[in-house]
Amino acid sequence: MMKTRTADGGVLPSIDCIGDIHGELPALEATLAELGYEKAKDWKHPEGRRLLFLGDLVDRGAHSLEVSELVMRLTGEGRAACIMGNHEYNLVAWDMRLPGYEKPKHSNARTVEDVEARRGRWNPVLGFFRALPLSYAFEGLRVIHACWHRESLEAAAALRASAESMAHVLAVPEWGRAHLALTSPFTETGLKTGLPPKPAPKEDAAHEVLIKGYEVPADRPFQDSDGKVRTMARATWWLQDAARTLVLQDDAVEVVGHYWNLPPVVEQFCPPFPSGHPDLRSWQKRLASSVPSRGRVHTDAKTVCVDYNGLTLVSDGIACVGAYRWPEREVVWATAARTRTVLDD
Ligand SMILES: [Mn+2]
Repeated sequence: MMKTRTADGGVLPSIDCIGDIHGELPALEATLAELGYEKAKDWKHPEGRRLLFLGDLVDRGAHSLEVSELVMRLTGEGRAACIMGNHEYNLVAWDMRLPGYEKPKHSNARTVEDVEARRGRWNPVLGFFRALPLSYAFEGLRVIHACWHRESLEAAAALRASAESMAHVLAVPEWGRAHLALTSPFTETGLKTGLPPKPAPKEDAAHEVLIKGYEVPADRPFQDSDGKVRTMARATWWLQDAARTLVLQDDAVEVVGHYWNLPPVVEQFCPPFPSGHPDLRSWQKRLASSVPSRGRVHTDAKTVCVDYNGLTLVSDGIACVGAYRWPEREVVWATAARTRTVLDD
């Protein structure tokens, strides 16, 4: 097995990148078990593998707090790392009452209720979320919640942390060797001042684009999941002209979440439509029944989306969590009973 070198010449540990969990603890546990982590041994892996969570731990499922506490604890123990998803971002922004985020969103209203009911347990979690970095880039492997958008990365370039500050962020010697990290928007002055000044800003701040994706004019006006007519759609950046919008100067594998993908069917490792696109739901429904309840598939794909909420959203009572194994270049997924019967998009 080829080993990956780190910035200082060390060897990157084997990593399992975990896609969007959205409060579905049983599906997360099923996937961890499928990856060889042992619940009876407090989720240790016999080969000492590390977990890298891609964000969106919270909202929708019934166990946002429990999932977050597990990830926070494993991260604190040096067995995992985590980057920020847009759902963590929204929750922290609401908790800080930042302009435009004073009220809960449709997507996090139930989580906000839970925060208010269980403040004592949520406060450390919110502190953990607030410090989450936006991305990590190792030799040959890069992770971010949504996309490496060229203009947004350039706008945030001043905030790129050095390998030294990575070591500080992760506080674990063998992990502290990434080439690059974008640090938390809530702890970096430059990004904080870039936060949108008004509700529903037309132009998102750079760091929001990196964790939410960017939008392009839609083929035709469409109704989103709230019934609102939209003329802009999230871009399927992995299908489009990379030179125009993306930073793809090397051959690193890019692993993302966020895009409501399905586990690989017909060798497809990113969805053909962006989340919010009117044809995405019918694509998910058409193929969901052909997805095995668990599986593993090798891929040499350069961009891999392991957000398998596309299956969760359309299947009857099933939740799915996906993973990308490095350096094996394998996607792995497992399913479990969904913890809520009614789902909000
Ligand atoms: Mn997301």
